[in-house]
Amino acid sequence: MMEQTLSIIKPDGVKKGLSGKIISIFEENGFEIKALKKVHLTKKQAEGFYCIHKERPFFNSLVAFMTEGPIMPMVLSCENAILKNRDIMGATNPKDAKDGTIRKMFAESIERNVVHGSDSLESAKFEIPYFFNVFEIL
Ligand code: IDP
Ligand code: MG
Repeated sequence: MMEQTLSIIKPDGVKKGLSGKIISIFEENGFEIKALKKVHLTKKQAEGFYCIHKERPFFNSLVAFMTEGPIMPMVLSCENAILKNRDIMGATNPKDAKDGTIRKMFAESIERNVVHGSDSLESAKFEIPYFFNVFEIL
C-alpha cells in the first residue's frame, strides 16, 4: 500500500551538514520526496508536535533540543513508507540501532538522534499536516 510518512532531519543533523546525505539515503531506498522545507520551531510549536510525550521526563530537554536550530521536515512516500522509514532510521537509542541505519551512523545519543519518523498511520496523519498544507505535498 502506498503510504506517506513525516521525516524530520533534527537540529543536530542539519547543523552537522548531514541533510544531503540523509536525503540521498531516502532516495536510494526508493522514497519519493513529496514535500520538504527548512524551519526553526518556536517552543510552542515543538511542544505541540511532541505533545504525546508531554508527561515524559525528557520532554523539556527534547523541546529545547528541537528548537536549538533549524530542522528539515519532509513528506516521504513509497510502499509501507512508515515502517520502511523506521527501519532505515534505526532504534531511538543509537546504541541499539542496527549497522547501516541513519541513527547508527550519525546519532550522538538517545536524544540527539538526527532524525524523526512517524511511528504509525495515526501519527503520520497528525504530523504531516503539522508542517505541510495540501498544496505543498506534490
Ligand atoms: P522515536 O523518535 O524513535 O519515535 P520516541 O520514543 O517517540 O522515539 O521519542 C521522541 C524523541 O525523544 C526521540 O527521538 C529522542 O530525540 C527523544 N527521546 C526519547 N527517549 C529519550 C530518553 O530516554 N532520553 C532523552 N531523550 C529521549
Ligand atoms: Mg516517536
